[in-house]
Amino acid sequence: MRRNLRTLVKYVFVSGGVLLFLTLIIRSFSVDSKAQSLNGLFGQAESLLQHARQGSFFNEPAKNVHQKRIDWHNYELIHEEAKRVGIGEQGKAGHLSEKEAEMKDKLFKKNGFNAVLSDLISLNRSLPDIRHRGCRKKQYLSELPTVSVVVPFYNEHWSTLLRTAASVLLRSPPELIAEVILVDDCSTKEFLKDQLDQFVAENMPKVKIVRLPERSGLITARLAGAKVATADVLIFLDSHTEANVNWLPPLLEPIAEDYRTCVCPFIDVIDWDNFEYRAQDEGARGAFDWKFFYKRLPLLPKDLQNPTEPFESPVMAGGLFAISAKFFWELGGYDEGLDIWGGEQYELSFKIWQCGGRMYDAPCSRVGHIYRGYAPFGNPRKKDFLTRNYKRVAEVWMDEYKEYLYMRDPKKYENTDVGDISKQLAIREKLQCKPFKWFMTHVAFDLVEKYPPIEPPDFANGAIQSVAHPALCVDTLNNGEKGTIGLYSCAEDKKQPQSNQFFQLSWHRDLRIKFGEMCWDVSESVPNAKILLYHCHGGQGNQLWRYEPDSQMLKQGKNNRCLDMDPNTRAVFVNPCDGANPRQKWRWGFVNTTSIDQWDTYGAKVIE
Ligand SMILES: *[C@@H]1O[C@H](CO)[C@@H](O)[C@H](O)[C@H]1NC(C)=O
Ligand SMILES: CC(=O)N[C@H]1CO[C@H](CO)[C@@H](O)[C@@H]1O
Ligand SMILES: [Mn+2]
Repeated sequence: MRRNLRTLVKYVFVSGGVLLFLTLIIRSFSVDSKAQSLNGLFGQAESLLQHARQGSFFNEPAKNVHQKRIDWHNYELIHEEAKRVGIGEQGKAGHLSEKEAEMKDKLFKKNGFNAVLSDLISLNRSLPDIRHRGCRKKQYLSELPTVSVVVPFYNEHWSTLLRTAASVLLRSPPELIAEVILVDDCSTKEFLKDQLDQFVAENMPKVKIVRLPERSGLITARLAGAKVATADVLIFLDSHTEANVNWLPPLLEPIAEDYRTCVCPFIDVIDWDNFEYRAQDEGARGAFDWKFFYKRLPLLPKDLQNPTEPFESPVMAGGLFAISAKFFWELGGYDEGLDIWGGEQYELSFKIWQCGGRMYDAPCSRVGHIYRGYAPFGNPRKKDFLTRNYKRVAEVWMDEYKEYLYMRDPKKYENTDVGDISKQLAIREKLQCKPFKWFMTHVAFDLVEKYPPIEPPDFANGAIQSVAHPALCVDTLNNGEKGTIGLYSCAEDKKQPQSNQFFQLSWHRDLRIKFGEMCWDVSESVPNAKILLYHCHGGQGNQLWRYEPDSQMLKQGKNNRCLDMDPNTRAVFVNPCDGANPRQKWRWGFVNTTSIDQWDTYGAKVIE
């Protein structure tokens, strides 16, 4: 008890210190009139708002008639940033001292990232310029539309939320930023109320806060922000992001050229544990599979030849994008019937493309995002809102292709009531939007090859029952990614067991959770090698499995290793195959002997 109190006092002291420190920095900003480049961060709202043309960019007179392009980089800021040293500066990994580490776990559980470390890193920390080299020389149209940045948040941590706003204000040309709108989805953390209001009022005049009266979810919160936004372009960001150097002009130029455009930045990774800022990859086109998991398709040859040019992407990842307010509202915004989160990225992407718009990823615009190491917020609804969202999107936009989605889980979709979708159908009718088939053949033309709408039948599926101990079946034990699998009392119906025990030896030659997206993955070759759940990569290797009906053995990889078990610990693992060991024998709920007999020719190509 005393110990806890002491840690708490220490924590309050540390965070109070950080706050005081920041306040001082902020003070010193506003008095330094020479620091032009820094004025954007906490500058006077009024004078800057005069620059904001209040959403008039797409009206007459026509802009950019001479197609004049300028260098939008803020070299003064770049120069200042290069000199910065300290924890987390230059996007480097930070580390906690032993004392600070004491607080770490508690805040980790609340946030899913290292919030203690975040508090020690400056709100205006410097980031590495990891753009393609060609981006440094790129010029953009001299007349660009103004921006309202909308940041929904629910119980976000203090410093990650404020760093999101600070990075936007610091690294954007001030005349382009009309406002940053933080939308509070009815958070319960005390510091997100008065303390936040006060901090923002005193230090960030361009930041506005909108409060939702009840927890409504990400989609409603984004809509609420968009409704009060005043600028030409809406940019949506997650509440734990950091905008990088010259991020704004590449997002805005394609929109300036045609308002029916949506542009996504490249999303970089901010490490949830040490806050290191690094690239995710050098781009891919957004897509989905038929369980509506977000997937990616390779860049096209013409995209690879122009690594600094925006390229067409079939669907957005979801959280980070720019779109003209005019187009967003012509499309009816998001479907208001979508609840909490999920499916909205598909809804918006489909309607952008099908209703005459276009969507790009801009390689020269980069924004870092903290991918949480752990999901701290539970389901705010008692019902399955995700399936309902998916079904709404499918019913309105996907025409005959919706059946491919439903086919993946027929009972669930059948029992889901979509509610009233007449408003969405009316928008589709009014805008004369194209059929989904057009989207699939012109925009996502290479999707079906990688993610076939009709999956070739499984080699085997259902429960996997131990022959030596028939009461026991393999079970996910409700574990998620990176969790282990184990054994549990078998379901009654081995052909249609509950989802925990429903596996498939798929045509990809991997072992999947039937209604999930996780695969059995073995990365070690020691005795009793662990089997962990990982996202299915479809590339065989450590996810390659094969069943032999005659020996009843489940073989992993190519080195004659087999699924094995221990009835006492109810563990499963992989050991060298031993045909005389009954613990290595398994029975499936269903085995397709025809396809197993054609192992070499049926299903995904065997990777050598
Ligand atoms: C078994 O696999 C074959 C392909 O080898 C397929 O034609 C057949 O439909 C499958 N049977 C079942 C019941 O899935
Ligand atoms: C642009 C910039 O780097 N401004 C300030 C950010 O905050 C640090 C302290 O954390 C100041 O030293 C910088 O001048
Ligand atoms: Mn996020």
